[in-house]
Amino acid sequence: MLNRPPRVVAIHDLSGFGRCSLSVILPVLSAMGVQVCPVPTAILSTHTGGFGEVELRDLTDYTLPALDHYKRLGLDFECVYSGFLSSAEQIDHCISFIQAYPQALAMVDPVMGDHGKLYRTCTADIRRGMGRLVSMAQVITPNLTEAFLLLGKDYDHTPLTSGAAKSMLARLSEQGPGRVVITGVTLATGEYANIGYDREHNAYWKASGDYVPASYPGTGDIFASVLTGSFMMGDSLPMALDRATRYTELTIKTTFGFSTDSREGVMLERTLEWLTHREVPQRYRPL
Ligand code: PXL
Repeated sequence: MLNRPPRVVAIHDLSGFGRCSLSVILPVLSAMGVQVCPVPTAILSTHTGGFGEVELRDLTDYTLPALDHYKRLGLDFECVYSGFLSSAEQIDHCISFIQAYPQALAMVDPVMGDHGKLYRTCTADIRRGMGRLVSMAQVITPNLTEAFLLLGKDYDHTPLTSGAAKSMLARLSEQGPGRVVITGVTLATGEYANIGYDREHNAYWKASGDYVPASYPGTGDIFASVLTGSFMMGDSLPMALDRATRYTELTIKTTFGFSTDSREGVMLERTLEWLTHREVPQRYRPL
């Protein structure tokens, strides 16, 4: 039994404006009672989604020395959680973290793109290397664009039958991770859902939400962070899937009502309190 909060090492970028990556990962996990130790992969003035020329400082030479320091200190982590990477070398650095903490949950958000397009920082080398990182993960959380990239298929956003959705999840799981979650899927039933597969129980799940006609950066980071926090709280995959879906939906809807510039991201300052209530999620369904 731990006599301290669970501890997650979070290997993501720090974007100063626009509410994504570490700017949202830290508050979300803290609100869930989880300690976050950030290892920034890069520092950016804003995210790359629409603010023009971004100031970016790559921190590739920082990751491994930070790991060495943590090893010297004898620090333990219950989870290694990676996301946006600014160089292909950082793939190997994330793998080094995963190998250094074999007892920790290896959670990989394979951040590469969205809406059928690669982020402009995602080089061919990062894209190629992401498969290796995914093969080391226990949990992955691609969006639909990233799921197709990992499967080596062209992006296709036609609604998925339940059979096709299950097959995508199972094929991603064959790449290594025992738990796979794909976000932002339109199902043939008309539902807008996040879907998941738990290989140990051969169980497929969905958590659907209302579609909101706006798109905000950072919502994938918020979703994956709530999922991570839920696993740290001991939730099952469907509970974690539902908790992450509910919180992301609540935050998007809250923001949509303020009609803000979508580039500024979502107003989690208004909703973080919801996470502290630790509601028991119950709106998940079999896929
Ligand atoms: O939320 C994903 C993300 C993370 N980090 C940076 C980004 C984005 C998406 O645009 O630009 C820097």
